[in-house]
Amino acid sequence: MSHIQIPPGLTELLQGYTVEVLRHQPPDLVEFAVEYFTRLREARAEDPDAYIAIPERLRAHELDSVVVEENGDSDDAEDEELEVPVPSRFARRVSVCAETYNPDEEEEDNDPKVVYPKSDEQRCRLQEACKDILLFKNLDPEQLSQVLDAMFERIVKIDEHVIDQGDDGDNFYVIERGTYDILVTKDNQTRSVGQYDNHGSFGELALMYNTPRAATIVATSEGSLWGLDRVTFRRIIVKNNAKKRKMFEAFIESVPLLKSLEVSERLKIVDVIGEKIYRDGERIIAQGEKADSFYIVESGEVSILIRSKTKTNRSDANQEVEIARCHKGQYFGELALVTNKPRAASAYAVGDVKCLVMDVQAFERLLGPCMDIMKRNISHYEEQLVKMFGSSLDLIDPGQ
Ligand code: 1OR
Ligand code: 1OR
Repeated sequence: MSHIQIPPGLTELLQGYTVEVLRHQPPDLVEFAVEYFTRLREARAEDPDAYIAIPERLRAHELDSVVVEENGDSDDAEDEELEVPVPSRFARRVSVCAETYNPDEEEEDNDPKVVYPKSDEQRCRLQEACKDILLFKNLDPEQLSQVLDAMFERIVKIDEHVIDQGDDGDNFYVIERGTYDILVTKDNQTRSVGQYDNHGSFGELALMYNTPRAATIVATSEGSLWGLDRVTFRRIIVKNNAKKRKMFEAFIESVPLLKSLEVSERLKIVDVIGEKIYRDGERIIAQGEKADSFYIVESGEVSILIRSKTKTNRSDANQEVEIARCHKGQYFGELALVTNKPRAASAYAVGDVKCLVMDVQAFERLLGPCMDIMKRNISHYEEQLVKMFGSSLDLIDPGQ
């Protein structure tokens, strides 16, 4: 009996298509196939390896959800009738939480790179969405390019749960647009603990620490996200965090504000901060703007200027007056985050400046123990303000 040869690549090709069908549940499979394979052909014209690369990236982070559905977690009976060829090395992963991070082991990881071919227009939007992502700040150009290659677009509908608290972590997400609620359930009570408004990122914690998802993220508008699969996240971002620890640990230890934290709490700060560099005269914060970051001066000097609108200073209404300078180890940008108000002053780089930057969610999650010190200092601003302008701008509510 003659053997029928399965052409190399056929299985991967059909697997890729099948997974996309399961994800999108298209009404017309033939139409969807035409679209899918046309896209694949276009991608291959740009990158001859795309033919292999697409199924690789699908395997890396999307077959997991197929495995879960096959195990009966899906309430759609039709799903169970579909036979999905799942490579056995992925079928074994039921819970990612059982794994621990072992950098040495992952060093040896020779898994193929995940690549999502993108049009020029997609690439532009992706770069724009990622330009302020703190976790990407310390990557070298090669690492960043691998991360961007591996990212895939996900459109979300209003009320869609992007992440559910308690689940295993699959992807990290960068927001391109849309608003999202952060919900935390504790003692059977769910409350909203924050929002994302058209920028930022989420979903890093479960991937970094191999813990269940710490919060639920729900879209409160239609939106668009860029996802990064867990394998690539760990291979590049988590590995890079070891380098960040070496670079910033000693400095973070020396920051007076953070002295009251436990060592492990300070290390968590290092994991999520990003370093930003500003040139002489560059504006770091603009008075009146909405706030989403907190800053610690790593090197150089930062000048804080205020435009006063108080009656005593009416003639100078549009002039900025320097009210403070921040030096190495000092922080700024906390006031708007604590008071939930617009920025009270502007901040400019004096000479070249390096700052460590933390987003508001990390600030709230990690700096709770330092809140008393910050509030005490804020009350000093008020005293200073009264001295300088003869009136209070009501920086902080007494009850806060
Ligand atoms: P994850 O992988 O655990 C949920 O999945 C994500 O929500 C989480 O990563 C963070 O990226 C994001 N506590 C925990 N996770 C948060 C929080 C948060 N905010 C955003 N995420 N807190 C809210 C701080 C404003 C503390 C709540 C007690
Ligand atoms: P932010 O988030 O409002 C501007 O952004 C930052 O400037 C602010 O947080 C503080 O971190 C920082 N009054 C208000 N903001 C100040 C002041 C200040 N000094 C530093 N910042 N005063 C100076 C007190 C020496 C009182 C003003 C007259």
